[in-house]
Amino acid sequence: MKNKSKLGLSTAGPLLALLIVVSMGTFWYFQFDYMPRVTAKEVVPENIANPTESVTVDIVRGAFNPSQNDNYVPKEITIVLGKNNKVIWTNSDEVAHTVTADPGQSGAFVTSATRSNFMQGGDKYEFVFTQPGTWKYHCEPHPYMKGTVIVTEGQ
Ligand SMILES: [Cu+2]
Repeated sequence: MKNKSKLGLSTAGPLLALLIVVSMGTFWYFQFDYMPRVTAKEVVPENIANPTESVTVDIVRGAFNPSQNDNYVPKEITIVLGKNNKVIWTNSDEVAHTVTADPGQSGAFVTSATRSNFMQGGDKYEFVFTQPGTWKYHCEPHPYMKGTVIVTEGQ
C-alpha cells in the first residue's frame, strides 16, 4: 500500500510536466500559427484599395418607370484596378432604389450590395472593387433596372 502510493506520486510529476508542455504547445500553435492563417485578410495593394479616380453611375430621374429606358446611367461600365476601381452610385430619382448584386455571384460586392442596400433620393452608395471580374446587379423593387460592372486588371 505504501509502495503503491509512492509509485503514483513519482509518475504524477513527469505526467503533469508533459501535460503542461503539450497544452502550452497547443496554445502556441493556435495562437501564433493557426489563428493568424485562418483570420488573415486578403492583402489589397494600396493603389487598388484607394484608387485615384472613381466612376459614377447615376440613377436618373424617372428610373422607377418601367417604360423609361434610362435608369442606371451608364448601364454598363468597365473599370481598371488601381486606376478607377471605385464606383459611386447616386440616386437622382425621387423614390428609393437599390444596387443589389444578382444571385449566383460571389465576392465582396455580393456581401455589400444586398437586397436591402437602399438609397433614398439624393443618397449615394460607394464600392471599391478589388478583384477582376464581371458583376451584374439590379434594383430590388424595380427588377427591370439592370446594370453591369466589368473590372479589368491594370497593366
Ligand atoms: Cu429602383
